[in-house]
Amino acid sequence: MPYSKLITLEQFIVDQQSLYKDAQGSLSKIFRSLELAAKVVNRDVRKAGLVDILGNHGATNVQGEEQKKLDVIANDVFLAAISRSGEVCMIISEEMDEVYYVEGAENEKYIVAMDPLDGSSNIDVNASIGTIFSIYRRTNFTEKPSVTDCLQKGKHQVAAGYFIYGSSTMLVYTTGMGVNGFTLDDSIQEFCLSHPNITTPDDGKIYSVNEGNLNEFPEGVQEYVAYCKEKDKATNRPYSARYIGSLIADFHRNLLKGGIYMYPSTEKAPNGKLRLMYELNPMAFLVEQAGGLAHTGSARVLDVKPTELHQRVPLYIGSKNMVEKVLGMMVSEELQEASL
Ligand code: P6P
Repeated sequence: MPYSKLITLEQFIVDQQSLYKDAQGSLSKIFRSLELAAKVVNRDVRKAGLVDILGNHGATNVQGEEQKKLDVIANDVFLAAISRSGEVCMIISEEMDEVYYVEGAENEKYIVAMDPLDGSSNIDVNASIGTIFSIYRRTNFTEKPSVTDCLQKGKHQVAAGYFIYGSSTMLVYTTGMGVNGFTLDDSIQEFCLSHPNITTPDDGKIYSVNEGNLNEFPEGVQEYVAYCKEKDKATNRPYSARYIGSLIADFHRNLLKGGIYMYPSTEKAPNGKLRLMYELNPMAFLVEQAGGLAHTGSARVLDVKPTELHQRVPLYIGSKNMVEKVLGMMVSEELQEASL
């Protein structure tokens, strides 16, 4: 594409801002800070094998997971950049037990929740990883910023997205007016519009789940996985199993091609493994804006009222008809059990 045709992220944000009559540019400043941080993390991810930032940082995060050095670096980089935007009063992160109150920003009106480096177990083996972010507007200005103001339902997000550090580095985000994808052109260090108006197919032929846990899944989910494997030409089955072990990578592929990602409850993870505030909610906002569905098995993800910062919730997300199919099997299973 000739450079004269390129639309940079900066230009796109300016154009989008002009669509909001009362926009003062606050959200744009937050996006610029996220973009800068992602370029720094991208640089570190690309050279991770060459400098001493691989391996375990030694600390463990609130999930009890070993923090890889790159996890900690990514958290610090995004924390500093978002704080410097001057628009954010609180930051939630998978890597921090408590809310981070931005110094001197008590009166600012935005809150950011993030997973600074999701899929970090893949860092050492060079599989795609990424940063997930979710932005809320503060609702209570009569009191000082507090955790309570962070625990908003996902349907109140003003923006959400992810940076994926894969074979190319991309940003995919929404502000509630559709989903757009930008690819980083390394030669000019600009994110350029490459995937305008992303929509996800209603049907797909890919299912993503850790089948190692199959016997622990709810009956209806086990039935759905068996359905995915059945031979039926008319419905393009058997589907293909694709599971990278990195939510962003599996979600991104399924978003573009069609498919379903599932992280059901298991015996060792009765509420699933993924976190509501900075994994489910941003991905659910994106997928619904692209025409897909995101469900916990008992509720629409975006309707769940958070009760704690690092709350885990089961997830079924992706192509509309595929999510509805597994939910239907889960409901009929529950009805059968109830009738016994
Ligand atoms: P499991 C990475 O740790 C992550 O949070 C997601 O990115 C990924 O999809 C999932 O966990 C993998 O979990 O239990 O299948 O290894």
